[in-house]
Amino acid sequence: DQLAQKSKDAKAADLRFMQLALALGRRGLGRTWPNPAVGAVIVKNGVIVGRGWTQAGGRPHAEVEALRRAGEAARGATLYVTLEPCSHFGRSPPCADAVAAAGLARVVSAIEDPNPEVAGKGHGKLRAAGIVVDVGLCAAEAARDHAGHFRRIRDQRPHVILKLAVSADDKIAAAGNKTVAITGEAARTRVHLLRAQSDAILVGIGTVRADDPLLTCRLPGMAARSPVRVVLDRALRIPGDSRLVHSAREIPLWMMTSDMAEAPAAVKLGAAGAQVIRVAATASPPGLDLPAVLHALAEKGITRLMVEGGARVASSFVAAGLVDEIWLLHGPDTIGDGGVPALDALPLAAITQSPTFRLRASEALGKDSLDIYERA
Ligand code: AOF
Ligand code: ZN
Repeated sequence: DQLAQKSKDAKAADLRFMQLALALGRRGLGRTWPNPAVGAVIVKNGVIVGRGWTQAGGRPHAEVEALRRAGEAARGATLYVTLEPCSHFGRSPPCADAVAAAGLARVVSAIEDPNPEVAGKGHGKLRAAGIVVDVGLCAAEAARDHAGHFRRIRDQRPHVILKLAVSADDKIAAAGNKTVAITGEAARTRVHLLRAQSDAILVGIGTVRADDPLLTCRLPGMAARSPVRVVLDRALRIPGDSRLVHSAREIPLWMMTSDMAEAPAAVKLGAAGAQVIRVAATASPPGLDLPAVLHALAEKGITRLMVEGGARVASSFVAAGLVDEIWLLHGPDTIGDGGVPALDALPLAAITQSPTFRLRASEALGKDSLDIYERA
């Protein structure tokens, strides 16, 4: 009986420390690309002796940070980590070797790393060093946090999060594509936080011309966490005096375009600090080949992409089956006749009633509400 209670307590402690590791890992979301945002906690005799998370740019890895802080205390301790420790010589030496060298007794790992360079070899190395390895605690949460890394490794594209803000009658703008406030302050803060946790944010040229957006994270103290701004602009019609172009030296601006774009326009944008990336175009409907766009972004290291407008871009991503997660914000007001439907020709039910997506969470944000859908 006492033994059963002891094992119950041990399980509860494992869960608590893994949840802490997950929370630490999430601190890196949006800034560790091309690497996943991993969290690590080192515990000895029930006391936390080291914490770490993947640093900006993807290095140092989480385990190395936690080991550095634990120092000698790591000997005989347990490591909780949200992704299999790496086993390969990449831009840094293998974490599995560092963990073994530090003399840890046990590793609790949330999930295997699908990176073919690792893929079980990290856990194998640890076991070969005589360390007890338990894999799978909080695997679903970890898979969600590492969705960008997993998608990029498995499908050579980023994890795509579509954000839509719709009125009570499912519109995103008034007649004549006129921009109106749909959601309030709490929703805005939530969206800016999502921007900070995304590697890149994508809009169509129509949105740039209509709204002249900046697409940065404007939460207090978080300006440095702005994502790379990506514009789909097959003929390079972006205005030279747009806010995106003006800020291209401070925050990266990647212009996705095709061979249709004329060289002088590309040179001008390059001189303004933007990067011009050419991909295949499609004739009907006229646009850029979305799988090619996503592939190019993944090649450049983007793992988490937020798609933020407008109706045409949103509907083409949905129609192409390239959306992994949807953040659907509902405002309280009605826009009425002539308003722009959220998904162009598609009904919103293409998301909310589709067997492809399931509602994961709902929350109230002031007078607005947020529904988060994920791939079923
Ligand atoms: C870990 N801990 O915190 C992260 C890992 O090029 P490198 O050396 O930085 O290795 C990148 C790969 O390491 C990356 O693709 C992923 O498989 C893994 N990321 N591994 O042990 C970490 N971020
Ligand atoms: Zn590593």
